[in-house]
Amino acid sequence: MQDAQPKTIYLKDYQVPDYLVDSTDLHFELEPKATLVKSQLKIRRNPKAGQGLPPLLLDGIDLELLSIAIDGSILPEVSYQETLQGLSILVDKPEFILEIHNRINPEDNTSLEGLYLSNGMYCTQCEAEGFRKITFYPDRPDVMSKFTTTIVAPKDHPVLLSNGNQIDFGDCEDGRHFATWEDPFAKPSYLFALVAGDLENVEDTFTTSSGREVKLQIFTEAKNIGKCEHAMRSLKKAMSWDEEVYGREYDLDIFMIVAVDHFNMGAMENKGLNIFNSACVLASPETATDSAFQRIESIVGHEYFHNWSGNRVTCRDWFQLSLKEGFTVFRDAEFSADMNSRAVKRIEDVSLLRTNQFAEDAGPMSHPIRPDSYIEISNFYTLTVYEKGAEVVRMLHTLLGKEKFRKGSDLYFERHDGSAATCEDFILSMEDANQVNLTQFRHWYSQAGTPILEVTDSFDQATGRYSLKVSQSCPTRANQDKSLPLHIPIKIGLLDVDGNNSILNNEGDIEEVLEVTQPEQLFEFSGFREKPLPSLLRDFSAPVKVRYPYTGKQLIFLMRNDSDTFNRWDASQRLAFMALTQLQQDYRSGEALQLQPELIEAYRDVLKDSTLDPALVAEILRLPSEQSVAEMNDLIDAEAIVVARDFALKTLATALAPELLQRYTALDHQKPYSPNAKDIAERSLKNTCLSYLAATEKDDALNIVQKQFETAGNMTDSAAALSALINYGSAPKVDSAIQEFYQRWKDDTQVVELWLGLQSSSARNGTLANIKNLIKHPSFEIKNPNKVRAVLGGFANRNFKQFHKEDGSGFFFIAEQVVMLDKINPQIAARLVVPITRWQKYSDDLSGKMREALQGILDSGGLSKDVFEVVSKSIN
Ligand code: B3K
Ligand code: ZN
Repeated sequence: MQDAQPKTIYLKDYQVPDYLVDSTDLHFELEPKATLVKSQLKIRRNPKAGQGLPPLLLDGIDLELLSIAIDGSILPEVSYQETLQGLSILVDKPEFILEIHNRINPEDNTSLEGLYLSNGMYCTQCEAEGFRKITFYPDRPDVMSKFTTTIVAPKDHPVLLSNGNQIDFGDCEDGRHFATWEDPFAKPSYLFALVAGDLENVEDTFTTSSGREVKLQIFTEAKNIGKCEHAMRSLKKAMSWDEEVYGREYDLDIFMIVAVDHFNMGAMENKGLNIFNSACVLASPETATDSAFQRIESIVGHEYFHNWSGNRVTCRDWFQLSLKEGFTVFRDAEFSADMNSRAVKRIEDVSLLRTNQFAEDAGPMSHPIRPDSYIEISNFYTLTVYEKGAEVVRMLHTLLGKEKFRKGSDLYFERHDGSAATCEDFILSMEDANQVNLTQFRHWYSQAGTPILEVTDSFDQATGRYSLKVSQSCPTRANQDKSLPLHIPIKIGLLDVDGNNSILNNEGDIEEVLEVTQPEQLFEFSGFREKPLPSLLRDFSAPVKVRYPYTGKQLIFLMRNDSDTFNRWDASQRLAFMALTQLQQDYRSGEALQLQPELIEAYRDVLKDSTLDPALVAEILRLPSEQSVAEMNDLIDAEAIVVARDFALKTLATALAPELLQRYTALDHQKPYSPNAKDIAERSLKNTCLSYLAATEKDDALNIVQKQFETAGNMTDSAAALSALINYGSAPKVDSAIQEFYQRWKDDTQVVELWLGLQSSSARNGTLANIKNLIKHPSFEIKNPNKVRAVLGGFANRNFKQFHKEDGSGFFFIAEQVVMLDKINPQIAARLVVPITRWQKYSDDLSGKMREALQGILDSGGLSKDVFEVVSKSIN
C-alpha cells in the first residue's frame, strides 16, 4: 500500500546498477501460506559503476526475511538494514556469494504479482516489478543473470515448471517431489516464471529453419485440454513467420505455455515458459467467438515474438518499455495481417487507437511513448506505449521500406543480443544500417499528444498544377515545452473524376509518401486537367488527425472509389461522424432529426456490393461507437451523442431493412465452423445485419434473432444473437435467454465471462441495477480480473449510455468499486478508474459528478500507488 509520500521516478535520473548478478540459484518449497524461498546470488561490483563499494540495495516487498549470508557466513544484524523498499547490505569485497532465505504467502497474494495461487495452481507474474515480491533482488531489467530454479512441492502438484530446460527431477525423502530447471540465457528477473499444479498438456514439435526440433507444450487444467488446438496452431505459424519475416529462430529446445484463470493482463513472455490468461489461449468452436480466435492468434504470436524483441534484447529500464512493446505489437499486427484480412486488421487497430489511445493522449495521464517519469510503472502499460509505440515503428517501416527496415532490425538484434537496450539504440540501428538521419523522427519518442494536420489544397487550371498545403501542430501537456515539428509520413493518392488514381510523378507512381517535417509545407503535383480529390493518410500511415474540408459528396465518392481499402472505410467514418455531429446539434437546438438520403443510399450501395470483402462491408456499416464520437468532440455532450447515434442507427436499420434481410439470409448458411478469414468475414457481416435488424425492434426481426439464438452452431452466432436480444428483445424473452444461456454454459469459465460482459454492456435502462445483482452472482469473483473486466470494465468502458447517466450514478458506483478493489488488486483498480478521470472534456453536469466521484476516492485514504497516481494526476 501507499508509502508516506509516493515517489516520482525520472528517466533523467537513470544510473547503471552498482552490482551485477552473474548467476541466480533459486530454491522454492511451495506451501500455500508459507513458501520458503532460498536464493543464492553470485554478485560482482559493476565495473561501469564507479569507485568504492557502496551498500548493496536489494528490492523486496511483503517478504519475511529469515537469514542472510555472504560467502557462507551469516550476516550480523549490524551489516544490513531492512527498508521500506527492501534491503541495504554493507559490502566489503567486490565479488561474493549472497544467500538469502525468506518466506512468502502465495495464498493471500491477491495482487496477482509475484508468486500466487490460481485455482490451487502456483504461478508467477514478475513484470514489471513482481520479482521483488518473491525474494530480495536487484529487480531491474538491466541486471541480467543466469537462473537455475529448483521447485519442491507435494505430489498433488505433479507438474513443476520454470524457465529453460529441465535438468533434474525426483522424489524427496519426505514424500514431496522436486524438479530443477536451468535457463542458459541470461535474463532480467521480470522474465522469471514458476508454475506448479495439477495440469495436463498437449504436445507438438516445431523444426526450426536450421533443423533443430523444439518441443511445444500447452498446459491447462484437465477440463480444458480440448481447447488448446488453436493456440498450438497459432504458435507454429508464429514460429515460421518470425523465421521468414525477421530471420529469427527459436533458441531453446522447449517452449511452454500455461493457461491461468487469474491473470492481470493477456499474457506474459517469460523465457521459454509463457503464462497466459486462459481467455487468451483456450478456444473451441462451441465456446469461443471469432474475435476470441483472432485474439488468441495475435497474443500467442505477440508473446512468442518477444523471445527476440524483449527477451534476447531487453529494456535497459522501464522508460524504454515501448522498445519491446511497440516493436512487438507492430510485429504481431503484421503477423495477423498476413494470416487474415490485412485491411480489416488495420481498421480494427486504428479504431482502437483513435477511440482509446487518442483519448488517453488528450487526458490527464498523457505521456510520450517513452515516458519521462512515473510513480507506478504498472500504470504505463498503456495504449500509448503499446499501440502508438507500434505506430511509431510502423512509420519507420513506411519511411525506410521493407528491405531497409529489415536491415535495421537485423543490426539491432545483432548489436544488442544478450543485453538491455534503449529506444535510442533501436533508432541508431535503423540509421546505421541504412545511412539515414532520423534526428527529427526521434521527437516521436519524447513528445506526447496527437498531432493535427490541417490540409488545404489549390488547383491552377492554367498550369495544371495541384498543391497540397500541410500544417502540423501538436497539443502540449501541462508543464511540457512547446511542441516540436515531427517527421510524419503521409501516404497519399490523388483521384481523378472517374475515381482512378492519377499519376503523381515522373516515375509513374500512383501513390506517394510525403515526408512532412516543417510546421507548414507545400507539396506540388503537375499534369492535371482537373482538380483531383486527395486520398490522404492512406493505410493510416501516421498516428495523427487529418483535417481536410471534405464535403459529404466527396466522402461518398471516396467510399465508392478509393483504391486504398483503409481510406474507403475512413471516408465512411468521416461521413458518419459528420452526420452524427449534425444530429447532435439539431437535438440541442430542438430541430427535428433527420438523416441525409444520400448517406442512406451510400450505405445501401455498400450493403449490396457483393464484390467487396464482407468483413469490410461490416466495418463500413458499423457506425462509430459513442466513445469514438466522444473522442472526436472537443466538449462531450453524452446525452446528445447517445440520442444522435440511436437515431442514426434506427433510421438506417429501418431504411435498409430489406437489403439487410437479404444479405443476412444469403449468409445464414449452416456450415461447419472454421475460424478462417473468409468464414469470419461472412459471420461478421451476417451478425452486423442481425444487429441492425434487431434495432428495428420489429417482431419479425426479433423472431430471426430468437431463431439464431436457439439454433446457432457456434459461439460467434450465439453470442451475437444473445447480444441483440439483450439490447432490443422484449423483457420476458431477454430474461429467459439469459437464464438459458447461463444454464447451458455455467461450467465454462470463458463463456461465463462473455455472458457477464454482454449483460453489463447492455444499453437498456436498468443495467446498473442488474450489475449490482451480477456482482453478487455466484459466477462473479472480485479477485478474478477477467470477471471484473467483464462486469465493471464492460460497464465503464463499453456502456456509454448507462455509464454516463446524468445523476452520476455510474461514476459513483465505479468509484466505490475502485476503492474496494484497490485493497485486493491495485493494478486492476487503477485501470477501472480511468473512465472517470477524463472529466475535463465533459459538459458541466457530468464533469462535476466525475470530479466528485474522484474526490471520494482520494478522500477514502490508504490508496495504492497505482490508484493514487491515476486519480491525483487527474484531479489536480
Ligand atoms: N509484457 C507483458 C505485460 C506485463 C504487464 C505488467 N503489468 C505482456 C506483453 O505485453 O506481452
Ligand atoms: Zn508485449
